[in-house]
Amino acid sequence: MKVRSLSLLFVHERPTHIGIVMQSSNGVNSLGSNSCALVPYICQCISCALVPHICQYQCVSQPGGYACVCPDGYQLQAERLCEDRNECESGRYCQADQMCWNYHGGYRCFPRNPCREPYTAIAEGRCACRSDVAACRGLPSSMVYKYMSITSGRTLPADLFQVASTDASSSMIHNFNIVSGNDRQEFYLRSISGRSAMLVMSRPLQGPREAVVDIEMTTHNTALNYRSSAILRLTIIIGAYPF
Ligand SMILES: [Ca+2]
Repeated sequence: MKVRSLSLLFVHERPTHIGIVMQSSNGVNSLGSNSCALVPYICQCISCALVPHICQYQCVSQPGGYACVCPDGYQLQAERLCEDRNECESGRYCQADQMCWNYHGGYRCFPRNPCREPYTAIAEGRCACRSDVAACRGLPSSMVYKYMSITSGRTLPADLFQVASTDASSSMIHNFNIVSGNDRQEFYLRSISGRSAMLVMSRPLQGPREAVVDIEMTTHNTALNYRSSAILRLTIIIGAYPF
């Protein structure tokens, strides 16, 4: 039996309002819960109370105005937006035999070699079971490990991941199925062509959480009359926020 492998293709504001406050007798202007430093004739003061949605995550009132803050794992961008901090860029969080995977709000370290007996590594995140090994009989000939990150609150349905066979031979018939990790019926597969399919998210996934989905590709070689299968194990990390 030949070893077949999966080829994987991985196929994200609010208005600012200005409050105008006139000069007061003590030289400090006030509006709502905030106060403004005096400017010659008028003071422009943006208050959290006046514009509660000015910050993407959270607004904190301060003397003279406000400040936007972001949750752990995010950094402030353009004074009011939050963007994920990519911990993996520094290259100092994971061990040499691990792979760093950045996601919205954090990071993970995954083993570079996730293969378990009787599978052996043939590439990073890709494992094969040899047909001449007795323990491999009845098992998928290959397992591919992939990781992806999404935010909470995505519009549905949402295309997540495309899986395709590298073999375009007309004698090959491919079928794709979700074989585990879909107990809550949150995903389905949409056929794209005879040799590829798209994993689609059909129900909202609220983070922080992790979903591990196994997609099986079975291949029937009609010319040589043999069948094989391969598994894509996709780990989806869902961030806690919609950003
Ligand atoms: Ca991150």
